[in-house]
Amino acid sequence: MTNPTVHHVSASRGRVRAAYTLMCPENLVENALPHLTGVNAMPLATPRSLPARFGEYLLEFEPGGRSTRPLGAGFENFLYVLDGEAHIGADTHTATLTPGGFAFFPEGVEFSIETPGASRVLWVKRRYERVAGVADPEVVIGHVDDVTHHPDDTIGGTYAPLLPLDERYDMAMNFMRFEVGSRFQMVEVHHQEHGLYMTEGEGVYYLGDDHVEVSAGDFIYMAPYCPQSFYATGSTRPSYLLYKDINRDGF
Ligand code: UGY
Ligand code: MN
Repeated sequence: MTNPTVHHVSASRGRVRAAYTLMCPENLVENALPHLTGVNAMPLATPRSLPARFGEYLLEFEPGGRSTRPLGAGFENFLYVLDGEAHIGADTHTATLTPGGFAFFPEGVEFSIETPGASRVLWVKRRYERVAGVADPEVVIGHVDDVTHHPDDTIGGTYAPLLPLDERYDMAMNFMRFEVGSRFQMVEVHHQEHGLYMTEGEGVYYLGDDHVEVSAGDFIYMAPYCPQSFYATGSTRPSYLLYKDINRDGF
């Protein structure tokens, strides 16, 4: 006698804990946002994933998907193209971003986006924390292959800040790449929070009291003070794009 094929639906790598959330591609649910047409806009982190103070979305564009009016009012906004091609415009800036291309728009600079073909884009937004005596940040447009990748022994790989790290900026977007078989040399515990999107490869993430297997397409929200370290597994170099709040103390 043969068993019929059964698809169990109560087991998943996705999980929600006090100090972190793991969302895997199979966990994501279609979602719409205003002024985006032909776009599946899936939240990965929002202030609903307490205590997150930023939003991160995976935007899946159909061919011709686009914004129908300028987006991002009241926030600073960061876009990173995972695949396909995206035309963006803001103020006097226009650019066509290919995979690895990114754009940052400070608060007050709204943006439009359109993709000729199917495309996937990460969108990070947060309220800017202005500080008296500190100038506002500026628009940044670039590509991950054109920025400096700094060796970092404490993580066993390289980190590449996509945005300037000076005090005008209250958010960092760092591209981190790891050697095969490497691991962090410490367990980090810090007051900043993270939004981590795995772009390539696989590994084991230590988060609080848990070890979780992660791979390309996974997203981890890490709350402030979440203990964290990473072991690279698999036969290719893993990498991830990491949001981190910087240069402010969170009061
Ligand atoms: O910069 C960082 O906090 C980074 N090393 N953390 C991480 O990758 N989990
Ligand atoms: Mn960290």
